[in-house]
Amino acid sequence: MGVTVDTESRVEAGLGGARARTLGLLAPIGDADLVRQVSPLMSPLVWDLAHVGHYEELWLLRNTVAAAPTNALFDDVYDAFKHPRRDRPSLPILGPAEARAFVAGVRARVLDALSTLDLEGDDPLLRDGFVYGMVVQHEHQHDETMLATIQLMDRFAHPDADGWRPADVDHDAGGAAEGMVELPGGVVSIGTDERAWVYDNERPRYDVELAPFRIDRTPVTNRQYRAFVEDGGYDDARLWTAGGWEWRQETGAGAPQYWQREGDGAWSRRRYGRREALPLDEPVQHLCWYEADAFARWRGARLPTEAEWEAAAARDGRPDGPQQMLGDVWEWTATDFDGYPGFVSFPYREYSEVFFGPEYKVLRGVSWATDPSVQRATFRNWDYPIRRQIFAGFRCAADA
Ligand code: AVJ
Ligand code: FE
Repeated sequence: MGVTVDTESRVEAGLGGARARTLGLLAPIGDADLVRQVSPLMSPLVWDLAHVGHYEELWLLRNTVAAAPTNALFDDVYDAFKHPRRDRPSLPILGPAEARAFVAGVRARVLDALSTLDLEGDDPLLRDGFVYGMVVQHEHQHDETMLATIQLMDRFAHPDADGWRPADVDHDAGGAAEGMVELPGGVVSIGTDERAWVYDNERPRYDVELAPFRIDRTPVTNRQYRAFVEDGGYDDARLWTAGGWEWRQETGAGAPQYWQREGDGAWSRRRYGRREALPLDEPVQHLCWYEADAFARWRGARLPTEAEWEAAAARDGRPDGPQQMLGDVWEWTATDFDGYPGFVSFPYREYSEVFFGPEYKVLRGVSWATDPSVQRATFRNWDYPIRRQIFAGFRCAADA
């Protein structure tokens, strides 16, 4: 199909890139570590791998060319809704070698089917390669989830982990890196009407009126967060919401996850199985929403709303604008996850819609662990406000 060759090669490159990343991440990990449950918050890595293949078979074979499922039982064991992560090790899941063979077999059939499909017709699932973009991004998001699992492994030092970190805040770029930039507010457009390669929760684009506000020029760094820790921030109940204080009491947390105070009073952190001096200019990560919110109050500030964050991202990198909005750490916002006005679920409710409501907070900005194909200012992530294992930090905002 000559006319679709651009979309087709984009799809092939996307699929190939995601798979190379997945297999590369898992290659150095032994079978025992692939099948064990590192944390009750996470799946065994081998579950993620086969789940990626099952999702691909469902969307790129069963729902496009009406192929039969490889194994009818997989609809149960690899459905993220049927079994919470903590129960997944006891499921009859594929072992590492079987899972690798399964995903490879699915992929071979997907590539065969690809050339028979019309990516420029009226079918909204296929048009411009939408469903392929969805599957590519799904695999990359699971790669990021697997990176969080690997970081939770206390003894395994992944050999490729050197660059697995957000970039240091650049104190030289554009003058004073610290401090806030002021934005004028007014009517701003949020979201997008793009259809291909964008999730339903980013649509439709809508206008919102913002009051003038200020927002941190850079993400909050380890150095800045250390000042909060050393000022007793974790022990000052006035800085925490009721839910946050409950979380603080239950967990006994006194510093960000992976931080440790050494005998000389300096802080270290564990990163991919190695302990290292806390890098002070790096954006802080592995914070839950409550930890971000408490810091903001300690500073006399607040978290930005999701709309403020997106309005600020439009000025990312300008001399007078904020920096490092995309690709360093997920940034917690003050906003609950919900559909935009006029939201229409597509192609299935379980990607976004079932999570709408006050239980989840929105994160923006993607992290160093997010593939560039998922990196865009409209992308929305969400999690419970108690979760710390994802690559989440934040920046503060204030009324102007
Ligand atoms: C967007 C990261 C919250 O991991 O639950 C993976 C992505 N959706 N498989 C998640 C996702 C289905 C999702 N997050
Ligand atoms: Fe998934």
